[in-house]
Amino acid sequence: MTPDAAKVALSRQEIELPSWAFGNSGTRFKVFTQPGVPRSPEEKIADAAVVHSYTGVAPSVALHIPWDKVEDYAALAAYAKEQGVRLGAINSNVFQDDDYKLGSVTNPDPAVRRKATDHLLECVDIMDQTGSRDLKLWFSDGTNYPGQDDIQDRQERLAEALREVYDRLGDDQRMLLEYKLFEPAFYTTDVPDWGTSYAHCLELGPKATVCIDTGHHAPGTNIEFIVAFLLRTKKLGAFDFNSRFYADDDLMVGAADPFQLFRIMNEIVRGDALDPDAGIAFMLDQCHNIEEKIPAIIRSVMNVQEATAKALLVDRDTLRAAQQSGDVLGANAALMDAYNTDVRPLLAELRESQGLDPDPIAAYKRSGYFDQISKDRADGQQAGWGA
Ligand code: LRH
Ligand code: MN
Ligand code: MN
Repeated sequence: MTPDAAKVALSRQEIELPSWAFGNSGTRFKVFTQPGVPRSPEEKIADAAVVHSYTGVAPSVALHIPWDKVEDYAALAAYAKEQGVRLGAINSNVFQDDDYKLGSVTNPDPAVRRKATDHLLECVDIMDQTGSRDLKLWFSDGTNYPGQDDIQDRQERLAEALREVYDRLGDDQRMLLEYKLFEPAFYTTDVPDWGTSYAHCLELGPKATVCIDTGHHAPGTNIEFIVAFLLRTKKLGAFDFNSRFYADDDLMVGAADPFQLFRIMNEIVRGDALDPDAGIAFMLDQCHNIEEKIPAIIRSVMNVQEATAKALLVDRDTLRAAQQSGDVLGANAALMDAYNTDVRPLLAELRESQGLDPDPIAAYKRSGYFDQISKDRADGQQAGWGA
């Protein structure tokens, strides 16, 4: 694709921000608090709108319930609109209640399963009020010891709960089923991998699709293969982008392995799935424990843009010709030429043509927003992961 055509595609790109990335978060050892952290869902949305105002490609914010619980979700959606963004996916939370010690929707106790499924249904009610399209499900369910519970029964219970929630979805609503290899369960996890998620989604129907969280795999997993497979079967619904050195590190996307991010975006471009009309949600799912949060999120958005720009610049004709003629080195070179292109000038030009500052982080730093929120939010309880 030519640089001009790439700019058109990039100008249509959308990246969704997670409300929880703006709040305090940490490892299980320590949460380091920062000045200026939001005290409410509204303040998280205001910060997300700031990221959008400097990048131009982050027009929606995902909520996590109950972390972002409010009385009036329609009013929250209206507030987001006033700020220049919209509310995106509704993330359910069935992993932080004492009742879920032995699982949520797969718990052996039917009363606990009822409570968990009711929460998922409540999330669909919220979607009706916010106008959100996507319900994102992640289950921490699993077991720690062989024999602890019946693995097959747990799959059955999972399928039953998913069916009930699926049947409650409106015509324009979807379910995104996220998987994760391990943690907090260490022996079995009830949705450990894309195959399990895919199989459940297939059984449910067209409104159920897989969410790939890039930090949720075994080391060395070829994530772009998963992308390619799910694109072919129309079962790729979303990404939770972040990067990892070890496991579910939730570091900034593109920080640990920008080449992997490029390879993922290359499959997206190859599959014509970048445009918002293709229906894939590109979301961040990150925590910023030691770095300043808003610039870290701006950096993450820029990292996704850079990987996307490189993927768009792949000379598809040259690549295909090399592939077809069995030119292994030529095909690899066609891909690497694009990866090794410095796309920062192209993105700076794009931003300027959109009336944005070519350097979003510098512009944010100059804006004085951080000093302002540090003063304005000096009192009150700061929102955090789980707060
Ligand atoms: C689980 C997960 C899931 C949660 C989020 C906070 O590890 O990736 O997406 O909703 O973290
Ligand atoms: Mn996730
Ligand atoms: Mn995770």
